[in-house]
Amino acid sequence: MRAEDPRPVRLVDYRPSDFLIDEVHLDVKLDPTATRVTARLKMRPNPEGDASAALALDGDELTLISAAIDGVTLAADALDVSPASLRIANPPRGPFELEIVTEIDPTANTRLMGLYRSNASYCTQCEAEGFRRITYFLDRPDVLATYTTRIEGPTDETPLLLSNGNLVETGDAGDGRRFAVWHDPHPKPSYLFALVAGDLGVVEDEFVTMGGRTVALKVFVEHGKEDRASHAMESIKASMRWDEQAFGREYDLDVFMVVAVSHFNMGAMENKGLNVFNDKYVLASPETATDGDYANIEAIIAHEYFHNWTGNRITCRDWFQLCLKEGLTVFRDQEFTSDMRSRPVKRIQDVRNLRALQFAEDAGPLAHPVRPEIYHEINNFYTPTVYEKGAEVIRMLKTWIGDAAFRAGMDLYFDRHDGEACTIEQFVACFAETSGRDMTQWMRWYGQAGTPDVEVTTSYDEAARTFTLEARQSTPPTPGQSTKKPVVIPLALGLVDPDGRDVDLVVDGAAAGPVFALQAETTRLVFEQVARRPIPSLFRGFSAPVKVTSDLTDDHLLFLAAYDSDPFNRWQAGQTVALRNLVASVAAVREGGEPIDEPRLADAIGRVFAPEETDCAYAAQVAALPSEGDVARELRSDVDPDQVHAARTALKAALRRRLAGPLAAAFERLAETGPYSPDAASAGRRALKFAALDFLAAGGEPDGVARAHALYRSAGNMTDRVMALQALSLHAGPEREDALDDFAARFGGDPLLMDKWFVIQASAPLPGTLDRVQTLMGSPAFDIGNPNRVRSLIGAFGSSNPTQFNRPDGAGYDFVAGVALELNATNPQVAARLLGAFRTWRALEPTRRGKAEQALRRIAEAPRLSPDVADIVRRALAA
Ligand code: B3K
Ligand code: ZN
Repeated sequence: MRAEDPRPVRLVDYRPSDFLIDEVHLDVKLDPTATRVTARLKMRPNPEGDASAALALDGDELTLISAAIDGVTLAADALDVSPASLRIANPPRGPFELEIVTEIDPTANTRLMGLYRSNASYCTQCEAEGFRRITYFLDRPDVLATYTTRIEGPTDETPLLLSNGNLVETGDAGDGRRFAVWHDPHPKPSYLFALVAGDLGVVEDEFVTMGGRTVALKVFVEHGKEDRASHAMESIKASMRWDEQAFGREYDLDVFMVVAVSHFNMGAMENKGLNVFNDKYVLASPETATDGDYANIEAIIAHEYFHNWTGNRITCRDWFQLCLKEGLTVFRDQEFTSDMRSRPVKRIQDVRNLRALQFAEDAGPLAHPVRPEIYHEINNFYTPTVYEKGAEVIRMLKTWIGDAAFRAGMDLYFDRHDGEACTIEQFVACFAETSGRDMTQWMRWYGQAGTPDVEVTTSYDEAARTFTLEARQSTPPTPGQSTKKPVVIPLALGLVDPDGRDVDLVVDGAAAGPVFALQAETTRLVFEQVARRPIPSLFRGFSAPVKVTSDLTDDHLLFLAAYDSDPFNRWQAGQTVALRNLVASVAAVREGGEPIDEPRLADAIGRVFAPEETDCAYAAQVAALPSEGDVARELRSDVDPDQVHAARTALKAALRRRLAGPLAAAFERLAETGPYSPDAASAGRRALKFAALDFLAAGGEPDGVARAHALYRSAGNMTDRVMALQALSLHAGPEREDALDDFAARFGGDPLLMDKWFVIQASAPLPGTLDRVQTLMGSPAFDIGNPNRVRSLIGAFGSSNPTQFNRPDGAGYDFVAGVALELNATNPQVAARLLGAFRTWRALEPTRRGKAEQALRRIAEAPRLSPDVADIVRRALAA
């Protein structure tokens, strides 16, 4: 009998498990198509569960060979078994040992969940529900056990046998096979289990913890790629040191391992002591990786490492609490990067990313709270809302209660809950205690979806020398939540006087701020002793994930762009002026007119290309105009991506005309001189050089295109090469094709580098792009079984090419829908991810909206939809 479909799952239905597993003893005999897994589970009834309950274990596409309790094989009639579950009606009511033998086929596992093969290696991915594809289990995060894992495989194919914890024993198993036994003393949920076996190269180092323990560090990569692993290794050491210094957290095993694999559904996975990584986020050398790759590797290594405390030592009670580990760990990796590189630049990048992905999600049909209350497929909730908005909520908490109470709250959380599976309530309670604040209203950040709008109006009373600021908050309806309540919004505020200096903030006769909590629908703040009308600098450092509208004029904003002491808001002020201009231009283009000129923007942007500018990374952020997606979101509805593209292209061309001299000078001044170094300052210079090049080549200007082509031809590192190629790729012509051919000829043998080539072509806003993408799917470098290839070609087309994905004839939608349907059968998680391209379809103008809906309906009506794909299309189409 098949188990009843467990979906949907609701937070309110949470019940503790009826049984607990204290120890797991796994014995895995590797075979390409018939791997034998014997699991001996030391179990007992949970005192908090139902004492008369049956034992119901989860499975997924499993074949049972045998089951025994306390050494006695269970007869067929004592079991109710299917590939998806194993039920024992009358298990012992005291401690017992359950032994289960299953057989699995790693080679046939194209879903890349559970045990699968990547090239010649074996590896696992168990989060969220992959362990049940290895053996029948209580596959839920609140069942914590210690694991002892014996792995056996052919010595020639799998000389390397890895699992979680510390290595206990290795030896010859006879018959040309060897074995290894690993023991992980830290109780953990099944989703953190990992096994890797194969023939890999290794780079080794060590780290001495603050407590004086020496930890062996190992990074495993394909043979021949060891020279590309040193940046990952340095990043591990930096992460370990930082977590000790910033949070007092020490590593807790004898060894920490990272393995790079080619086939991976996401970025990386924090399995205890054995992080498995997408090779894209491990391998780097100046010739093969861009500055962006170096930064991503550092950040993702850090993120997975930080999970050792926030996720592994303290895990989630159930999957609704996912942000407990993900939002918090993103916050921690953001802080790490801020300390390693530039804090303002990191903040700007994170906010750009938040707006592009999370604000877009929040404004569309897939909007959901940071802690969802219902899911049909948990893998679809590893979202920008859970991760990035989840991190913003932590950041706001710190801003609101202050650094000291925040740090004390973190310490309390680690002390109190180490070794437990927790809820958001337990986490927040720690901060209520250390800050003395009532957290009732705060909890709305976790339960209420949607991006709050904050409308600010100001007035100045010259006679009374008071400045009044009124803020109104409202959150728009989202699916399933028609009305919203006010949330606690920390407003970090500055009042800038006409000389560009911050005014002292005085409220009710006393020094106040700079953070004010907006808790009611309308908050009025009256500042006293203000001698001259100031310009308010609102939400400094982006102190809350909200959309702000204010009565600030463009003149006020341009003043802030030049003088605000807060670097984030200097950047933001310029962006707001540019965004207003772009929105006005779209309206003009729509009426058949010309884009609106804004000469003052050229002054603001021109400043950052001047020779005096020393913070190039920051300058590059100032120079980068709001994206087409930013403009589309600002329009909110009836979006025509061609008009948006036209407006933005026109603004770029206008800036080039005004700034041609300074741009060319900056481009030349920033040319690479010494050997490549990936450090933040050098990367910043390259970013600014690229910003100059992007303007110089705007509109296909021959001089700019020639410069890009020359840079491509002379590039001495991958960053210059990719930047030049990207600038060329926007403009049809012989230079573009020459560079693309050259890139393929040079790097055709390296799949990760061909991914860059795919992304660049798939993102080009040119009419032939869809044909090109379809042709490239047939090229030898493409492989639909590898998620990196799919994301680089089809994913980039769907999510980074507004004009071509949204072709008015609907061909872009049909194409992405078709690929998603193809992948639905083989890798549902990747298929569902691709459909993220449709997250804003309702905001389109009617013709495109109609075509997008048709494509979604075609998927919805297709037979045999996976839960992953069915869930996304159902929510995307729900009215
Ligand atoms: N925890 C993993 C993500 C697992 C995704 C499962 N669909 C990586 C991370 O967030 O660190
Ligand atoms: Zn994570």
